[in-house]
Amino acid sequence: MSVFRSTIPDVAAEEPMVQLLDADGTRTPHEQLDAVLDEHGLASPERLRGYYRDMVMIRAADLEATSLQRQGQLGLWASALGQEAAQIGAGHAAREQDYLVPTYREHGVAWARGIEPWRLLEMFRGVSHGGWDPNELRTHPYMIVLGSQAPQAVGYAMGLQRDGLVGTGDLSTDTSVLALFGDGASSEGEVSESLTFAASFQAPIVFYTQNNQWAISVPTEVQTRVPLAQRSRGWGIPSARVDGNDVLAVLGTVRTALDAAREGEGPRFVEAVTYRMAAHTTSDDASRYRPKAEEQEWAEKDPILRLRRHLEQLDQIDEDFVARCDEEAHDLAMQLHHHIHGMEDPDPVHMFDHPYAEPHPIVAREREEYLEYAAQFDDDEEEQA
Ligand SMILES: Cc1ncc(C[n+]2csc(CCOP(=O)(O)OP(=O)(O)O)c2C)c(N)n1
Ligand SMILES: [Mg+2]
Repeated sequence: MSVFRSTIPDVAAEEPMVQLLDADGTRTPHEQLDAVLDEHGLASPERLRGYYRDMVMIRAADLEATSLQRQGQLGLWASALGQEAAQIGAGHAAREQDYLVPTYREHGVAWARGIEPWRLLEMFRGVSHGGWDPNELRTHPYMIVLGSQAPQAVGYAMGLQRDGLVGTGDLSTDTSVLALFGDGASSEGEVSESLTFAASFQAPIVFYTQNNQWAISVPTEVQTRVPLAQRSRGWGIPSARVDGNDVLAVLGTVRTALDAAREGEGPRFVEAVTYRMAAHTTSDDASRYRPKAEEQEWAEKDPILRLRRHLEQLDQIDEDFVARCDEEAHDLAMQLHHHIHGMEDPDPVHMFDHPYAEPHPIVAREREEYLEYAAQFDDDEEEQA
């Protein structure tokens, strides 16, 4: 026998995937997660209809944002089409006091946290530096530098420990952090460093990676030889792999992970297996590298359709409700369309306002230089007039 041993099964593909709703929308019983979902009525018919509406609304906002980019109203748009269950499930899994640290395409998570979609658009239009107050809705601004949110999230979680907000036994105040990132970002050194710190300090954090199978044109199998969920186990961080197109499985798994973390059991890692139906961003052409057959295969696993089938099986959805959701979604898209034309361009000098909380001599000097530079154009305008 070889002296080398693997901490994981030899056949990596054997990693099980948590699923509560199969492709037809049939619910599979699951002792642990059913108890979690039932405890707070998270899978009641009313809640299920709510998740359905959430997903329909955010998809409409997403499609409208793509159109607005094509019309020149946004610099860029990163679509989350197809990832609605992975995001709505994770967003609702968090408790109000939890702190979420997202990547740049968590539109469903933002929606679940109460962030209006036009605020996301402000950022992609370049008229806002962040879009919302992170403290107000306990959701950090979008992070575009891959993996950079992970150390910040762990630092925040370690701060919670020091503030005595972990493991007191009160689930309504004990707090966890949810760090979100993509499969590609999980290869960044910062994520590995974050796993080290989180494990060493048993920080109250859940690492949540949406594995959409691609990091732009690089497929997941090139980035990892084992299912992503198995990576964190080398750090001693328990992990699960979940069907990311199954809103209930995501909700139950992420809620369980966050609650374990808030109870002082240390970090957790969740891999949600999903697929983004759209290209990486509006600057990308996925047809250059993604097989059509693969896109077709995932289109059939549409998360919205799956929840609708489940609701139909329960006889808890009717045509009226579906039509009302579609109407509301259409209204939301129209609101975004009108809203964007009303967005004012900010004075560029504001970019110097917030790099530091307190005045900084280098920033002050750069601000003066910028004002001098910009003043030249005022003269030009006067001359032309
Ligand atoms: C540090 C860093 N390197 C490179 C990029 C450029 N970049 C933006 S998104 C992306 C791929 C990310 O893939 P993944 O983490 O799987 O997320 P997805 O976009 O698929 O949701 C890359 C390479 C970046 N933003 N930050
Ligand atoms: Mg990816």
